[in-house]
Formats: sequence, structure tokens, C-alpha cells
Amino acid sequence: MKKALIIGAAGFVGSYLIDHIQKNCIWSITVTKMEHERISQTGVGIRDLDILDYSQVAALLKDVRPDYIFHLAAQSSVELSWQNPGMTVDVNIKGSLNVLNGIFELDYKPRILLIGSGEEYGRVKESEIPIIEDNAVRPGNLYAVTKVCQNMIGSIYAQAYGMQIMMVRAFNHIGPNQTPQFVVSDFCKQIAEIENGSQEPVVRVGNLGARRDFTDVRDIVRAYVLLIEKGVPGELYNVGSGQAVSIREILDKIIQFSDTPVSVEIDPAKMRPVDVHVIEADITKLKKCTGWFPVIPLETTLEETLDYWRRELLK
Ligand code: A2R
Repeated sequence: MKKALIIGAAGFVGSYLIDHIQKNCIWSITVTKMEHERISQTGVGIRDLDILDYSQVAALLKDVRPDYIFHLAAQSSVELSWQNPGMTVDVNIKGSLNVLNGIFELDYKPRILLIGSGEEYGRVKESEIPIIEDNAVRPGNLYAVTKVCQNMIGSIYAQAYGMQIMMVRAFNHIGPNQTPQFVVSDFCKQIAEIENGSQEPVVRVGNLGARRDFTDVRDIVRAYVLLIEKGVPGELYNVGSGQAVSIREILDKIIQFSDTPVSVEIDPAKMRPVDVHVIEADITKLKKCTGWFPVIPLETTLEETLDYWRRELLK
């Protein structure tokens, strides 16, 4: 039986990845979390791990000896990367390097998926849409810089040491259980709060003109599992829907799922210092390699995320 290790499994993506593997793969699963975090799923081995502590990383890898490693642990918020650049650099670059160095020390070569971001492409020109993997990267924020760096290190390690590392640039992923620091979750939470009377009927928004490529997190984790089995070491794959949608369209769709009248107000605090107008993935390479394509409609994800917040606010 193959052994999968998910590093940083207590976050948004981790719980969905655990569910997907449990339902679809005959693998044993070990997951890691930070000491302060909780993982409620059963049937998995749960270990505490701070990826900034190399000795912990090396010991865990030697003990678990995984065949497949999904490296999800990250400081994943663009907003927080402006507020705490040092921590973002530490976790996303030094932490990833610790993981790769620990794997390098093993006496066999597991397959590894490094998760980067569509944000890496940054200031994309209109003529470059949809974006292929070979496009120039012009990151527009510190989070994106750290993910470019992580993926470059992955590529170098794959080339130099023959490690079986696949790199991903994941575009915006959304779904129930995402923290409200991400736009879709933020809007759904606000609408649910307006519905239950705890917020005045005004949705506060940032840049509505930006266009992003949104995919349901359950489609995303399905792509990750396919890539860890079928991806070519040293290669980088976009994972997204291949379809950019404006933040305004997203907001309008969410508002339509509610009977409560709302108005929309720009909140300067929600405008990011540098924003990129349009990000849309070309997913041809991923499709060719794995046969994957997204199946969950955007409307379904938005409605389920709104319902999630309605339930959360009842607690
Ligand atoms: O920051 P926390 O306490 O929420 O913990 C996050 C964890 N993490 C760490 N794990 C081990 N050692 C560290 N030094 C460390 N610092 C942070 O990684 C969190 O539990 C997990 C990442 O989960 P999320 O922030 O919810 O990200 P998500 O949406 O699951 O994305 C997974 C990957 C990341 O590489 C993103 O950059 C990419 O997909 O889009």
C-alpha cells in the first residue's frame, strides 16, 4: 500500500485532500499540523510539525517514509504577506527548503508535489492570457515572490539531484470552510451576517474589477492526486479552471442567492497595495498529462459557501 504524507493538512485545502484520498485511493495517510491546530478527520495518522525546524522535518520523513508527499504548509494569505513579510519568507521559502532537504536525505526517492500559486505570474499582459507555464513571472506581492522562489528551488532540486518533484501553480480555489481573508468567503460571510441581522445591509468590497480564475477546492485536490501519480518530475503545472471571472460577477452571483436587499460599498482597507488586473490559467498541460478538467460549477461552489456561513453563524 502506498503511503501519502500531507504536510500542512490543517488548512483549507488539507481537509479536502484527506477526504479525496480516503474516498478514492487505497493509500495510508499521515498528516501534519502545527501544535496549536486541530484535525478532526479520523483514519489518518496525525503528527505535529513546524517546517521551520529542520530536525523535526528530517525525523518525521525518516519515520513515515512516504511514497507521496503533498507540501501544503504555507503562509497562504497575500494580505498577511504585506503585514508580515519576514514570516512569509521564512515559512514559504525556508520551510519548503527544509522539506526538500529532508527528502533529499532519504535513501529513496518519493514523489513530491510543491504547491505554488497563480499569483506568481503577477503583472500579466493582456496578450499573455490565458497564461501558460512558460510565461514570465512578474510577481506583484510578497506572497507571490515566495512561491516563485519555492518552485524555482523545486525545479533546481529536481534537475540537480534527480528528485521526483512536481510543481503546481494553483489559481484561486474556493469552497466551504475557507477563512474570510479570501474574497469569496469574505463576501459569503458578509451576506450571511446581513441575513441574520448582525451586519447592516452593506457589503464592503475591495477591487471589483480584478478578474481571477476560480476553481472549487474539491476539483483542485483531485488534480493534485492525479499529478502526484502522473506528473513528470521537474515539470510545473497550472491548476485552475481556465476561465477568469471578475470579482464583481462573483459578488453579483452571491447576492442573487440571497433574498435580502444589500448595497455595495468600497472599503479602502480591502484594496491591496498592488493588484493585478487579470489572471487566467491555460490548463492544456495539466489536461494532457492527467485528463483532468474541473467539474463543479462556480454557482454550486458559491451557493455552498454561502450555506456554510449561514450554518456557521448559527453556532
Ligand atoms: O498559519 P496556520 O497556523 O493556519 O497554519 C498553516 C500551516 N503552516 C505551517 N505548517 C507547518 N509549519 C509552519 N511553520 C507553518 N506555517 C503555517 O500551513 C496552515 O494550517 C497550512 C496552510 O493552510 P492554509 O493557509 O489554509 O492554505 P490552503 O488554502 O490550505 O493552501 C494550501 C496551499 C498553500 O501552499 C497555498 O499557498 C497554496 O495551496 O495556494
